[in-house]
This record gives sequence, structure tokens and C-alpha cells, in this order.
Amino acid sequence: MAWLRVASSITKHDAIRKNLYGGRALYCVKRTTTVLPSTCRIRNFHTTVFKSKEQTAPVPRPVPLSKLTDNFLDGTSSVYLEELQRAWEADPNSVDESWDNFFRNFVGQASTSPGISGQTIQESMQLLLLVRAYQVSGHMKAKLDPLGLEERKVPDELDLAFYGFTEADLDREFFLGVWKMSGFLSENRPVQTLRSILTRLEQAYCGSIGYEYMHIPDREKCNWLRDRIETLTRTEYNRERREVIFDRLAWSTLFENFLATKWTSAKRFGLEGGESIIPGMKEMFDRASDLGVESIVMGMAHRGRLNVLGNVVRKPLRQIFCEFSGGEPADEVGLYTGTGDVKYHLGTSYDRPTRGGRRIHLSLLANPSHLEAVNPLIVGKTRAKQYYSNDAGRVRNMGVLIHGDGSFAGQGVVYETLHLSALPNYTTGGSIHIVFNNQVAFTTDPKSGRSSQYCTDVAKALNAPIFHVNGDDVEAVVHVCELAAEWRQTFHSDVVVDLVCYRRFGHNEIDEPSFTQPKMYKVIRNHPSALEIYQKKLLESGELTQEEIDKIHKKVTSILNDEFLASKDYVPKRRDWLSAYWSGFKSPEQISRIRNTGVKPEILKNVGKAITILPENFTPHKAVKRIYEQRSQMVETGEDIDWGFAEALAFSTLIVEGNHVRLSGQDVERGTFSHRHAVVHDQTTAERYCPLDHVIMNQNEEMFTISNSSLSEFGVLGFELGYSMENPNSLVIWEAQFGDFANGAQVIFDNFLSSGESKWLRQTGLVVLLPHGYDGQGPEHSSGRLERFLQMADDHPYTIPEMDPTLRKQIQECNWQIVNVTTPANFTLRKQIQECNWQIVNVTTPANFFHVLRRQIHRDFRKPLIVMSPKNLLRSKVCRSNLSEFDDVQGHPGFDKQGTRFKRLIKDQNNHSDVEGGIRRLVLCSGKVYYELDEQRTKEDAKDVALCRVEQLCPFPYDLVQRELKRYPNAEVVWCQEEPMNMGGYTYILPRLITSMKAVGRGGYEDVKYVGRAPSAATATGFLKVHLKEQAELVQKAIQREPINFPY
Ligand SMILES: Cc1ncc(C[n+]2csc(CCOP(=O)(O)OP(=O)(O)O)c2C)c(N)n1
Ligand SMILES: [Mg+2]
Repeated sequence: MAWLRVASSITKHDAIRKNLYGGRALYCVKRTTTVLPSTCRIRNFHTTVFKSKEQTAPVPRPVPLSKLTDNFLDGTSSVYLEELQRAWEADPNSVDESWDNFFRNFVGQASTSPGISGQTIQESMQLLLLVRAYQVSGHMKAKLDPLGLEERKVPDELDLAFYGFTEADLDREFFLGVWKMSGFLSENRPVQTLRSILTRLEQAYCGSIGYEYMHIPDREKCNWLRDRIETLTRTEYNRERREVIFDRLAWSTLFENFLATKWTSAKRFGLEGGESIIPGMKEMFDRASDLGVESIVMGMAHRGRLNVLGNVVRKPLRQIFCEFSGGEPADEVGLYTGTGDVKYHLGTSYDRPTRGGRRIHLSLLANPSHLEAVNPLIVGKTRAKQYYSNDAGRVRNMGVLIHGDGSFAGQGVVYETLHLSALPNYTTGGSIHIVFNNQVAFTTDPKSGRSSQYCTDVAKALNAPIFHVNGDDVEAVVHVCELAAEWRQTFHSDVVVDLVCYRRFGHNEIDEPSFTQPKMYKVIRNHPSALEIYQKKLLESGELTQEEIDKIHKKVTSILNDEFLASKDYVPKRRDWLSAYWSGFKSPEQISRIRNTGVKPEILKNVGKAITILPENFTPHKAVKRIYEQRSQMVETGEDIDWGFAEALAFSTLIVEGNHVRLSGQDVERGTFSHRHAVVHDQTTAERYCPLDHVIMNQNEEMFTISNSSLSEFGVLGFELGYSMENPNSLVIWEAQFGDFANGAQVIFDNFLSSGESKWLRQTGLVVLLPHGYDGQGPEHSSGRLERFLQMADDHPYTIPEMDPTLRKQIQECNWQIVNVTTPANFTLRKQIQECNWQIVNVTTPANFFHVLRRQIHRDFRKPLIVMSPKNLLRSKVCRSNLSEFDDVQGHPGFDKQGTRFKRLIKDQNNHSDVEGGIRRLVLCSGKVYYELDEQRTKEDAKDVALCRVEQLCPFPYDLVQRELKRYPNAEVVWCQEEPMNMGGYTYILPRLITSMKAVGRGGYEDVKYVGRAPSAATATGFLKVHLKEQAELVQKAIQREPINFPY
């Protein structure tokens, strides 16, 4: 009967909704699929039904789903449906398209399909629930654990009996179609017996793959997946593909075996137990390449890294073996090699040929031990690649991340990185995540390691599909890996492959796993490898013969042996140094020239104008309008340039010179302290305008990028670091909201930024702006924790860098253009800054900020720059510079012997001569306290006190400090800071100042006086009054007539 099916369809729809909303009040759905609360409409039907009929058709009363029986057709619904069918028969266009489809497909079919004539509404609903249950929970019954130890309760919803079906129903035919659905529920599916429906459901959802996607609130995406999961028949690989898969699995397995036999007691964090990840990755990359991916940036931890390097990235095996034996490349002796790192942290990049005959560029980033910390870098680097290759569709460059099960569930940076995935200025069009889920983390079982059912549950928050797969079924692994690539290239969003496997040995090869996982390891000991399982399967099916299998084994083993032999004589041709864009950049032992950073006055004026114009008919907020007018005035008069404008001038002049500038962090567009206003908002239309997007004609939209970020430090700083590593011709900046929040990203500072060049020979010019300065806002908003960055600096506290004679010779012999090299100090300076791990500055003038930013780009090497940036100086009337300090005109302020450039130390502003014997005290300080000291000095008319600003704390400006010490031969030397004694610059400055004093014969430890706050646990007081008192005291003390007591 037509009724049955009509009503069944309606109830199907309701059943789905009820299922989805967990039995709560049903919702009505508009044709546009906008969901409205039930209270807003009358009934829980497909509302389009009412569109043309609201006036004529009787409105049925709601019938609770649980109460629905065939008899309900006797009620008002049947009248309604009769009406509907009659209307359709008279004019098919008079009813909604879905009903039209329905009637066309099924009315009349009943009479020719006796098999389904007995299908009741109840059964239709139950079948629909059954299919839904498999879609939602089929993965709970999937055979995911190769060891079979997993204890999971199969949900009742996957049991036929739950729906009232019995054995007797198995051979009855049923129809399942629902409009706008794919897979089992698509309208064009033939009728099937319950048995075959169930068989396919089991095959599709409960085999070696468990699909989780029903959390994705997008029908199109779910249907896309259903099309691929719920195919009419099972999809199979042909013989040719199987041979390739087998060959790749053999490589993966035999590689680990080979390492195990050659280096029996070495730690290598092998992937035994999860070898199928290698064929999986290879097939994933092949498929991605077929779909347009040209370059993949990869990140992974220790486990299986060597295998991935050798078999996937194709780093030459002889090189891997050579490194494994501890061989140092001959041509690197005497060159800068840094500290190096253990072999399972190293990265590399290669071009890999694909199965489809293309080439794909693969780069594996080096990473520290800290699990998952590399994630944001991968995404950042991928995004940078997309910028530099004009990959606007984000289809040619892709990030792939390999995780461990314990770390994916446990590390917060996983979530922080996932959360960048759809943000306009951070998205990369989706990353593929592979979780190497060996069901253990070191010695910790999942039940102690996570609260979620799966280790991948965090990805559900981002609506990523998750494909759990049994690692023993290599074909299933390959299948989901391909599917992941297809998903990413289709929907441009993240996707997760959860490769459920096991760890054949201990956490590393010398660990004893039975101490802690005795039961598991009893099973593992007798468990065949994935290769053995696959080999058996192919032999049994007759697709490969024993001879063919032996041949593959022999081939792989003999190549491994040959490469091992070759590794003994292996000498790298060139250093694994800087990649393509970085050629010509200098390593620390190659002296780079120092360039001036002043800009021609005409350029300054022109860009200054360009970035102070707002479009006509644009209505900025009136305070912002005033700021832009003031900036325009600054360009006009060349006076009183403030911090925000100096920064904008640095950015715009770099853009004019063709560089890419990117600044990101929390609220950076306006600026936390409302000083930047880089993006202006129209007060009537809410349109945005960014003047720095219009510095040059037809400026690329992203050439200047400024972006508010998600509220993450670890994730966003990591992202920007990865971004900065792609191309040196970019000024990439991360700004913390307040400096103290940077400690949420401590791993990035400790393990990447401060030590990356030393460990992995990779440079970065990333700039980090950390608002810092004591202005009474309490412990959490005063300090950028300067001391921590200084503590990680590797410039020597007791050795003043000397000019190495061989270096001088090297410079003379080479043909690099060297300008302004006049004194040994210049050589020293270059060597010092190139050798030091990073630069730390606390700059006090807008002009010096301009130059220190430009200096990052105007040199032939890259170094990270940490800036303690000001807060109250942003609006200060005294913290201003003249435009002449930015230009390169000889004789202008700012221009000295060497040209216009960043000043590492700003000498006293009182025109002192080379020797000033009458000065009783030399106060060295850094940052905004200078202005307070200067004010106090004026107030007390203390002309016999000299104030010197150490603008660059690291590397320490030994040369300039010595110069100032000599200038004031009789002065008491004071270090003044506003931070507590155990913080700020003191502990870093002290030994370096002593070294400088000794060098000029001015005493030692006891002669360096301290003025500042007492040691403290908290960075600052929470009481404004206390702050003001402390601040006044320290400033007065620094200027007081009486000598300062030692030490405090
Ligand atoms: C942030 C961090 N914490 C702790 C460790 C020490 N550690 C190294 S491996 C490991 C276990 C990781 O487990 P999992 O993510 O499941 O990877 P598996 O070793 O099992 O492949 C731990 C705790 C680390 N490297 N990084
Ligand atoms: Mg694990």
C-alpha cells in the first residue's frame, strides 16, 4: 500500500531526528535544512510539506514515535497522506520534491514487488534505526585490535533482536530508501533481504575498519562517506595493487629487522607491530599526488621515524646507516655543526616518485623529544608553502602529522593545533593525522592514560572523520589512508586515521615490556607480523606464489645489505644545511656583512602617506580617526613618531622592499593596548580596512598579514615558528597578549627557538614581542620573564669574543661584499651575533624598534629575536623619535660612523665627551625604567649621573659597555632594574659586566652595584600603592647622592 510507504518515510525522518536528538523534543526542518525549535512550528514533519498545502491540507496531530503503529493510518495522518497522494496524482508539481520522488518511486511498486509488500511502518522504522545504529556505533563492534584483547561491549542497537526481528525475517525483502541519503538509505538501492542488508552492514562497519563520522553535522560530507563505505558490494584491490602493497610492507618490516640485527642494542624506537603504517603512508601520498598534492610537510615523533625517513621520505639508506653507526661527515669537520641531536629526531626533505608517475616533495621536520610539540610548526610551515607557491586553493601543499596514541590523547597542543585548522589566516585546507596507536604509552595502559573511549576523540570536536583500522589488515590500512587523502582534497579539512596496532618490543628495544604489560606481551610473543599474515592471505588466494614472495624478500634484503656496505664509505656531498630559499644564507662560521637599516627619506614619506590614508566614505571610530590624523601629521612634520607608527613604518618599508610581513597573536590587529589599529573598522558598515595592505600597487592580499589568533600561546607561536622557517624573506612575528603568557608556550622557546639551530642546523628569524614593564598591574601583567630568555642565551659570560685571526683571513679571501668593516670590533660583533643562539632586546625608542625589526631581514643569516616590548611607553610623550632617525641621510640624528642602524646601547643623551671624569655614577639600565630615571635625574638636577640604556641585552654588547666604562673612569657602576633581583636582567648582566670591568681595569664583583626590587616569588605586587612606593624608591636610589651599598 502506498500509505504504508508514505507514512513510513515520514516516520523514518522523525525516527532519525529522534535518534539524533536523543529522544528530546523533535524539531521541524525547513527545506533549507535550517533547524528551528519545535515550538516555532506546528509539527515535526518535513515542513516543505506545508508550503503549498498549509491552507488546504488538514494538519495532523503529533504522534509519539514509540506509539506509532500501522493503525495510526486510521487517524488524521492517513487523511492527510491520502490528500497528499491525490494532489500528487493530479499534479506532481503541487507537492514537495521529496514527496514527488517518493510517490514516483514507490507508488505502484508495491504491487509488482510482493517481497516487500509485507513491510510494515514499524519495520521500516526499525530498519532505519538499525542502519543508523551501524553508522553511529558500528565501530564499537569492528575488529580493531590485532591482539584481540580489547574488551568492548557491543551496543544493543546492533542486535537485530533489539528491533523485534527474528530468524524468520532474515530472508524477507525490505526497502530502505530515504530522500537525500547515500549508501544503504539511498532511494535508488534495490530491495534486499534482511540477511544481505545485515551482512553488508557488518562488512562495512564492523570489519577491520571502524568509521566514526556521524558527529559531522553536514549531510553532504556524511553522504560522501556513506557512498564510499556503504558500497553495494565490498571493494577489493586487484592483484597488481596487492603486489605493490606487499612489496611496501616487506620493505617496512625487513628494514626494522635489518636494523635490529645490525645494531642489536641501539635505541631506534622501531615500529614493529605497526609496520603497515608504511604502505599506508605511501599509498596515501600516491593518492594525494594523484589529486594534486605536490608537497607534503610531515611531523612525527620517535616511533618508526627511521623507517619513515628511509622508506617514505627516501632519505638514502646508506646515509641513515652511516648516521646510525655514528659516522661524522668528513667535510663538516671544522664547520659549525651545533650540538646535533639523536638520530630519531632529525628531519630531512626529498622528492619522492609516486605510483602515478609524478614526484612529490616530502619534508620531515626535526623535532625535540616533546611529543606533539612539532604539530603547530607543521601546519605553519605548510601555510607558508601555500603562500609562497600561490596555492590559494590549498590543494598543492598539505600537512601530515603522525601521533602516538598516548600523546594524541594527552597533550594539549594537539587540541590547540586542531583549533587552528579552520581559522582564515591559519588554515591549510586540512591536515591528515595518523595515530600510531600501539595501545600503550611507555608503560601506561590506555585506561590510565585517557578518559575518552578512543585516543582520537579530541578530533571529534573539530568534526573530523576518524577511521579506526586494524593494523594487521594492511589492505584496510591502505584503504583508509587513501580515503583520508580523498577527504582532505575534497573537503579541505582535517581527517584522522587511527592505526590500531601493538608494540612488539618494549618502549625502546632495550626495555622489558613484561614488567608492566605481562598479559599483552604473552599474546604478542605468539602473534604473527602483518607481513606474515598478508603473505599467508596472498598465498592462499593464489595471488602471489611462494617464488614471487621469496623474490621480493630477497630483493629487499640484498638492497639493505648493499646500502649497509656502502654506508661504511659514505661521505655526504654537501652539508644538510639550508634548503632552497635559503641558499646564500650564512651559517654561523661564515661571516655575514652588517647592513644599515635606514631608509631613503622619500620612501619613508611615501609609505608613511600610503599607510595613513583611509578610504573615502569610510567611517572610522573617531578616536581611531584621530590616531590616523596624528600619524599623518607625524609623516608631514617628521616629528614625534610614536611606537605604533614606527612599527608600521618598519613593516611598510620591508613590504616596499618585497618582503612578506606576518604578525599574529591575540588581539594584535587593534593591539592589546590599543596602540596599533592596523585594521580599522567602519562604524556604520563594520567593513574592515587594513592600510598596510595598500603599500604597493596590486599588493598581494597576504603580503602583509596581521591576524588575531585563537587564544593559544603554544599552538600559535609554534605555527608562526613553522611559518618563519620556510622562507627567509619574511618578517614573521608572534606577539603575546602580555609577556607572562608566553610561558604557556615554553616548549617552543626551550626546545625549538633557543636551540633549533644548534640541534638541527635550521635558522629562523622569528620575532617574539612580549609586553613587559612594571606599571602596577599586578603579578601577571608586569613581566615578560626576561630572565628566562636570558638564561637560555649561550653567549659566554666570561669571555669577551675576540677576533679570530683565521677568520680575518677568511673574510679577506672571500669575495663577499663587505661594507663598513673598519675595526676589529666589527668583526667581533658579527661573529658574536651569528654565533649566539638568539637576540634579546628591550628597546626604548620607536626608531630603535624600527631598526631592530628591519635588521632581522637585512642580514645574510637569521636569528630569533625576543623583544621585551613596552606598554606605557606606547602612549608616552617622551618615547618619541624623529623621522630623521629612520632615514639614511648622513648627519641626521641616528646616523653615526656606520650609518643608520639599530643601536645595541644608547649612550647618555647629554652630549658627553669621550672621557667624563666628573661623572660620579654610571647607571646602566634597560627598558622603560630609563625614562623614570631620566625624570628623577632632571628633578634632582643630578648632572653627575650618566644613564646608559642597554637596548640589546643578548648578545651582550661588550664592546659598547667597555666604551662607556672608559668614558666615565671615576663613576660608581650601577645596574638598575625595576624587576625583582631574581628576575629581569640582573643575573645575566652581572657576570658580563664584571668581565667588562675587569677588561678595562675597573674592579670586579663588588664594584657592580644593584638597584632594583628585592628578590621575590611573584613577579610583582598586586597592590598599586605598594608598586608605586617600590618604584619611587628604586628610582630615587639609583640617582641618590650617597653611594649604593653592596650588593643591595
Ligand atoms: C611531552 C612529553 N612527555 C613525556 C615524554 C616521555 N615519553 C617518551 S615516549 C612516551 C610514550 C608515548 O606514548 P605514545 O604517544 O603512545 O607513543 P608510543 O611510544 O607508544 O609510540 C613518553 C611518555 C615525552 N617524550 N614528551
Ligand atoms: Mg603508544
